[in-house]
Amino acid sequence: MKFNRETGDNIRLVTGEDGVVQTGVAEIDEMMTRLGVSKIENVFAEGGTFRERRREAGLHLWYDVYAGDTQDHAETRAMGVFGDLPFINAVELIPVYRQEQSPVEKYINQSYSLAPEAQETWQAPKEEAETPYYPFNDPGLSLQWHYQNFGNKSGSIAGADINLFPAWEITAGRPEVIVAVIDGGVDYSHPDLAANMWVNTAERNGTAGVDDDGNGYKDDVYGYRWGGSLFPDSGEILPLDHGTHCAGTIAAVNNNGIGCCGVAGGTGKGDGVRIMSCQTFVPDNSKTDAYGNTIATGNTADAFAYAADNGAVIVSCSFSSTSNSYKEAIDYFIKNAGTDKNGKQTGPMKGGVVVCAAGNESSDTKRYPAAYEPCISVGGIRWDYTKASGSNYGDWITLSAPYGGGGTDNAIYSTYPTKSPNGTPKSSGYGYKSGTSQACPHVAGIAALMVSKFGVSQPDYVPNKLVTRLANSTRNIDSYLGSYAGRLGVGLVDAGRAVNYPPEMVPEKGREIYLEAFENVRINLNEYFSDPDGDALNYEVTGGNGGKLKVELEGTILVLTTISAGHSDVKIKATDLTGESVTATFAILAMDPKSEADVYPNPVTDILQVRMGKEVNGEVGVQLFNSAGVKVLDTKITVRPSKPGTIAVEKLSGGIYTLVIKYNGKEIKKNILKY
Ligand SMILES: [Ca+2]
Ligand SMILES: [Ca+2]
Ligand SMILES: [Ca+2]
Ligand SMILES: [Ca+2]
Repeated sequence: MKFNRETGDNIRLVTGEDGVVQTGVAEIDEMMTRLGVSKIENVFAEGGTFRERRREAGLHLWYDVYAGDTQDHAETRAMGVFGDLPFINAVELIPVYRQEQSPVEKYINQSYSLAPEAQETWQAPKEEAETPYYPFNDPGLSLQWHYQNFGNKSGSIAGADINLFPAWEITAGRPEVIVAVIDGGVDYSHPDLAANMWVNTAERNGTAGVDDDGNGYKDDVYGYRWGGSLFPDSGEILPLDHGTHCAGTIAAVNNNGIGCCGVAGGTGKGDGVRIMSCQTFVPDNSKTDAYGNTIATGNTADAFAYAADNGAVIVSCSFSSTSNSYKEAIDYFIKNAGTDKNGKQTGPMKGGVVVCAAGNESSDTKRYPAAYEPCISVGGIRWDYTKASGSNYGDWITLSAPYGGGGTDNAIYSTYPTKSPNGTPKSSGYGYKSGTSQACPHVAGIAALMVSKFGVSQPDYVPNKLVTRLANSTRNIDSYLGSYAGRLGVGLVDAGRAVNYPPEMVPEKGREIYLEAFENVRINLNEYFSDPDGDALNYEVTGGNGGKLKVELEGTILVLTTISAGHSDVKIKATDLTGESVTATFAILAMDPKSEADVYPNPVTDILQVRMGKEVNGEVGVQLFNSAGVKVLDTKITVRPSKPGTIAVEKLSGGIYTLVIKYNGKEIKKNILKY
């Protein structure tokens, strides 16, 4: 619950001789006794150097209160009672998060040798498989269909993926970009993760038990652990499957010849994005949750504040609950990420982006934080574009990403811990999981690629730009979704499009090309089109060949040969390496040098165009006479070498007219047929 400032600023928790913690506010203390409150504690740490910023945001006004009342609806009752107090501004449930690993599509932990799998029962539409190619040398990359799906595995469809390889030609990450994984602990010593871990160097080179960098957390070398009731809060990260798997999807080290790849894992030159492990799930051997996980939750709210204060600009949240709680912690992250304690931008983006798993209940009931408006809510698809059976759906889903499936090779392949939480070595190091938990880090990884490209060294890159572009670059897959069409967000994420600018027209170049008739002109289209990413462009040309003009393409050179004078439209499409394109129509105006004026089209229905020689540039008098010799029009038009003059004739009745063009003391006469 959150106190108002007047009260909250003055609360000092005091533990009495009887072990009871009191606030010093009589009404609260009475109420706590009546409701059997067993514990009250600050939600957020003070935050060391960030203390003032946290107080300004009001984080210090939040307290966790544990009611001893265990009767039905005890929480609702306590929320009502506290919520009615005048000095309480907000009451939220402490959410019980679960990791969004699918209940029905459970993972099998194994290394490269795959056991034969039961075939899928459904029939996927047949599409021709592409020839697989792999840009990096990691042996497991060929198992990661979710990055680039060549449709070469039974039941899969080419393209049902995040279209990652084209993105890697533009960027595979930047070490300035830090992604916080709020989850179980990440195996920071994993050979395929270690090089991409965020490292707090002051703590690594510092003294055990001392907060060497003054951020309010001791010994937080790779992140921090919020241990809940089972473990003390500590800098010691306990490696767990779920967090390690999600971290690998975001930034397993690429092109290092081992294991798998991460979406933003770099090119093998130390250039991957960095993973910060915010451990809020800890081992709990006393119980097993609905999904078979033996985990418990620690203080997730403070993890958001930690991530914001310590350099992360993206948070990946593969967990959910029904409680829309910790909104102010999320707001704090979104506002303050990437800035120092004074609000000055120090990171690659000014502000943060929160990416969340939508959950695996196969329901449209909102799950949080995914459904909290400022967050990106990620639903899940299978390798044939269909909705993953477990994925939640509804109008609160932002977009979707690969979730995995019911077997192993259609699941998501990533890193597993090389040791158990107590340090005992484990053999595998890699394995499969399925769930919106797996879809979420794909999107966090793409967001990290976008910050790598658009944010690093470029001021004014803000979360809104990222989120808008991310949504706009998705592919609409509604035709595959059946009754879920429109209920898995705006589309399937597409990394290639997300980091790629489409080609553009060169603005100062006109779209009209002047030709002397019967000449042969070669035009380099690279002077008319450009690509902001520097991609080589592919051209396609349509139109033109209508008898007046011969159009040929030789690489980037457009070869135009005029056959007769007149106007032809030629449509040119420029496509870059990700398939993004721009199309422009060029007006090719061919002038017969022996004729003083071209008048077309003839016959005409609405607009008559008048072209003259290169030397004519300005106003020209025109008159129209009908077949009876009556003048029906007398006006001036502007004729340019590159642009014909126009005469509106749609109101004239049909018949033969004589057009008289007066220029420079000369009169040119042409007969026109009006339909
Ligand atoms: Ca510290
Ligand atoms: Ca230390
Ligand atoms: Ca690797
Ligand atoms: Ca491009």
